[in-house]
Parts: sequence; C-alpha cells; structure tokens
Amino acid sequence: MALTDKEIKEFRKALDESARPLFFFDDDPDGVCSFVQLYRYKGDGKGIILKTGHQLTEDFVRKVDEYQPDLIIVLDIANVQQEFLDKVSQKVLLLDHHPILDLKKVEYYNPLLHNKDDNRPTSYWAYQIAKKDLWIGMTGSVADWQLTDLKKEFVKQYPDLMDKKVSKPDDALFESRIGLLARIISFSIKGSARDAMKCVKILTRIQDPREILDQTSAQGVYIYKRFQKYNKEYEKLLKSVKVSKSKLLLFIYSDKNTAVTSDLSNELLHKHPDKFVLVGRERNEEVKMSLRSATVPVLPTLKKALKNVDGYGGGHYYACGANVKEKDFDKFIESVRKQIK
Ligand SMILES: [Mn+2]
Repeated sequence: MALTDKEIKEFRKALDESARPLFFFDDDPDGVCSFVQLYRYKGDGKGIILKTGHQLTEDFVRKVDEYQPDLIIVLDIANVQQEFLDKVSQKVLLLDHHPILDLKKVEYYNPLLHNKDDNRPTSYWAYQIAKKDLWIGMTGSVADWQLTDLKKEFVKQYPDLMDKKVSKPDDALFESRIGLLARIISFSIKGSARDAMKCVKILTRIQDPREILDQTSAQGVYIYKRFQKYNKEYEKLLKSVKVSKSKLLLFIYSDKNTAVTSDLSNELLHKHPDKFVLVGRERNEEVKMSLRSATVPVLPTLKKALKNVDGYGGGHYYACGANVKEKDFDKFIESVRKQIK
C-alpha cells in the first residue's frame, strides 16, 4: 500500500486551509519539483531550498521566526532533526521517501511507512496532492531514477518528451527530453541558495516544459543558460573519468569544480551498469561522495564501510551520499572494495 487516499486528502486539506505556508525542500530536482507543484497549487507561501546536505537542522528555526508561517511543509529531506521540530510551534507536515526517521511532533507522510519497498519520489506524491502539473511530477521522478505509473499518462500528453517504449528509468533520464529537463533543473540549482532560489522562482512561472527545452520564453532561456554554464564544466569532468577493469568505478575530483557528484555518478552508472560507482569531491580535508550501483545494495555496503572511520552518510538502497575525512578515505575505500568483490 502506498500513501493512502485519506493521507493525500488530509495533506491537501492542510495546504488548502493554510494562509501562509513555509516550505523547506531538498536541493535536487525531486525536492524542487515537489515544491514547485505544491506552490503552484497553493499560489502562496514561501520556499527555502536546503543546501545543507539533505538535512533540516535547528538553525532553520530562525527562518520560521522570520516568516511567521501558519504551516510548515518539509519536502524530500532525508534527515530532519528533532530539535527543529521541538523548537517550532506550527504544525509540520513531512512528505518524504527516504528511510523512516523516528520523529515526534510531525505529521509524517512517507510511503515506506506502509510498504518497505515503496520509495516512489516525493515529487510523485506532490503530484498526487496537487494533481496539476504532470510534467513537473514526472521530471522529479525521472531525476530520482523512477518512472512510476505517471508514465502512461505522461507519454500520451508529451510524446515528444518521452517515447512510450522507454522502460528503464535511466534510459528516461539520459536518453529522453524529459530526462534532459531533469538534468537541466539539477544544474540550474547549483551554486548559492540565493541563485538557486532565483531559478526555482522562475520555474514556478513556467507553463510548458518546452519553454526551457526549446528556449521559447525569456524564463526558459534563463534556466537553460544556467544549465549550460555548469554543463560545460560537467562534460569536461565526465570526459576525464577513466574506467578500469575493477568492479569499483572510482572518480575523485577537486573542489575547484562545482558539486556534481550526484549527476556524475548517475551518468556513470547508466554507462557502466555492471560497476559500483563512487564519485567524490575533495573539500576541506573531506571527501563528499555519491555512491550508486544497480547490482550491489549500496546502503548496507556504505553503512559497513563507515564503521571505524570518521564520516557519515545514508540515502536510498541503491543510491547514497556520504562524507568521509580524507585521512580515513583509503580505509573506507578498502572496505567498499572488499565488500563488492
Ligand atoms: Mn527524492
């Protein structure tokens, strides 16, 4: 069982009844597409993109005090801290699809609470609530490596954006126009939170995906240009990746470049589906990384490798993020290597 009809209606009702909702959302396409759908449905409120490594900490209580919302909605955030919930007086709705957190003082909407195998993306559920912008729900879902049952209606309405024959999520992501849109959104929100929010605001005003894909409106051109700026750098990095015979496809780059570990690891896995992909970015004596595999469960492998090293991480079963101190990085990699043999 997925999120129940009752839950969907309850969420929608809370949004309908709110006069001043404040949204916190993840800085990836799934988070952004979730926010954009709910914001367009409501036509009101304020959004805050979280560039804090997928977590909502008590530091953000300040933002709540500033805006004085009557409802707080948290979207696609893997790590919501209890201290935040304890310090705000408003009702908080958490819509998410990451592993279940043990939290109090929150109304928790997560398909995993009903079915341990249902982790359909947050933007998919936002679509079920808003029922307004199918293309945005689909973009966020494809970005999170899932097609879902939105596909059937989507290929009917937008045959030019995805062929109905596409059956694998990564083919949708890397070989269709809707996937390109997902990657455009991912790149357009790189950089500072301020720059990212500017793009997100523009996204809330786009009526048709082709405005961006074919650059047919000034807003679309703006988003596409932001994408191109980061894409150039990205393509260069992608070309420099060397693939050996090892099961582990390891690629580390320096922080002179933008954070694209998630984007890179996705594309490398699409190109080399038999590999265990680990892409890291060195910064401040830490390696920030994304891990992907189609064959080896990533989350348990990561959890084990994190034992006895200075670091942390988590995510989904086959896609994770982690942070390990440089001094322990070799030890960490050794453990991954041993496990995936
Ligand atoms: Mn997500």
